[in-house]
Amino acid sequence: MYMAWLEPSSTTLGRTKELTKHVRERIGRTIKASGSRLCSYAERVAFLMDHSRSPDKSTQPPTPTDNINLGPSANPNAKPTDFDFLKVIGKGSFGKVLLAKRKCDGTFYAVKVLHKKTILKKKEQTHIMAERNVLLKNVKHPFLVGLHYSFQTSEKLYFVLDYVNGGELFFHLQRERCFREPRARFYAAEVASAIGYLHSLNIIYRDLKPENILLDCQGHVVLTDFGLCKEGMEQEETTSTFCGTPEYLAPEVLKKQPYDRTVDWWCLGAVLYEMLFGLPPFYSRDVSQMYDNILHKPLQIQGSKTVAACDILQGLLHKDQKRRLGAKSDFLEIKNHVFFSPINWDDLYHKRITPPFNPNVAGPADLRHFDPEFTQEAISTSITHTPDLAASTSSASDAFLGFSYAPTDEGI
Ligand code: ISQ
Repeated sequence: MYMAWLEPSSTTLGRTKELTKHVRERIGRTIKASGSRLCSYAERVAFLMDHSRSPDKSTQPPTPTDNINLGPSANPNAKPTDFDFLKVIGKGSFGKVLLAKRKCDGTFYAVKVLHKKTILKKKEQTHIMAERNVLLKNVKHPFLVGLHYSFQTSEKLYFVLDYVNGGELFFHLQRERCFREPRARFYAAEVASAIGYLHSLNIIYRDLKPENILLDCQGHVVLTDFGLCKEGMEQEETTSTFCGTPEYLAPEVLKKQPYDRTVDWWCLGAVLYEMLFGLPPFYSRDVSQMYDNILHKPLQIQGSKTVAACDILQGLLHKDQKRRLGAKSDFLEIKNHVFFSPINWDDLYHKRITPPFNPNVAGPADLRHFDPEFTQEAISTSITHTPDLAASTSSASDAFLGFSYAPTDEGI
C-alpha cells in the first residue's frame, strides 16, 4: 500500500508514534477497504444477476455465465480487446481496477473488472441490496467518478470509469498529517455536495472514508464508489445491514441497529475530524476500546480549532442519529452550517473554486500518486489472457434494458 511518511512537525513524539501506528493499521485495512469498493459493484451486480433473470430460471441458482443487466451504461459493442491494460491501480476480493488505454483514441480509463464467479460466491452478501439498482439510475455529479459505459463477457464484468490520478485524499493526508481548516472545509464541502446529491436519489453512500475519496488532476474531490449504498430508501426508512471500516462506523451501525441517511453525515464528520486532527474520532489502537469509545465516549476536541469547526464536528458526530446534524433536513442543514459559510455552494458545484492543493500530475498517464504495490503488479493473466468463453446460450434476460454481452472474448 501507499508508503507515506509522517513528518514530526509539532506533534509530540507519543502522538507521532500513535499516528504512525494508526497509519500502519490503516494500510492493512485499506487492502480490505479496496475490496469493499469493488464489492460495491459486485453486490449491485450480484443483485442484478438474480433479478434480471428470466422467470423460468428464477428458482435456479445463477451461474457465472449468466447475463447481467448493466443498465443504461451497457455498451453492447464494447469488448476487452478495445483496451490495452497497463497497470493495476486498485484491487479487492472481487477483481481489480486497471489503468487502461482505449486503442481507438488513446484515452485513459480506470476499468473495474469483476469476476462473475467471485460475485456469485459472495452471493450471501447481496441481502444488503435494495430493490432497485444504482446502475440503473443515471448517477452523475461533478464529485462522483463517472461511469462511461460497461460491458461483459461470459465470465467478467467491465466498468469503464474516469481515470482519476490526483491520488487518494488519504495518501495526501498521511503525508501532511493533517490539513488546515480551509483545506479540510473545501474537501468536506465537495464530499457533502456529492452525498447530498446521492441522498436526493435515495442512495446512501454508507462507506465514506478517505481511501474512497480521490483527487482529480486539478485537486477536486472524486468519490470513487458510491456503491456500497443502500438505495431505494425513503426519508423515514431504515435498514439494519452492516458495512464499513471500523473507525468510521456510526454507533447505530456498530450496534446493528437500523440506520438511515444520517449515517453518511456521521462519516462526513469522521472524515472531517481526521482531516483536522490526523486521527479518526474515538480512535484507539485497541479496536474493542475504539468501539466502546464510539458508543460511549463523548467527542473530545483538542487544540486550536474554530468554534464553527468544533460545532459542526459535534453535530455530525452526534451519537444519537435523530439529533445528528442532517437528521431534519439532510444536506440543507450541512450546507447552512456556519463552518461552511465561506463556501459558495453554486461555485463549488461548478468547480469555480480553485482547489487548495494541486496534485501536480504531468498528464493522464502520470501514476505518481498511486500505490507502487498496485502499479508495479503485473496485470494477472486471469484478467488479461484467459479466453473468456461465450455464454453457452443467450437467455431471456438478454432482452432486459441496457444489456450488453460480448459473445467472443479472446485475449482478455
Ligand atoms: C479511477 N481512477 C483511479 C482509481 C480508481 C479506483 C477505483 C475506481 C475508480 C478509479
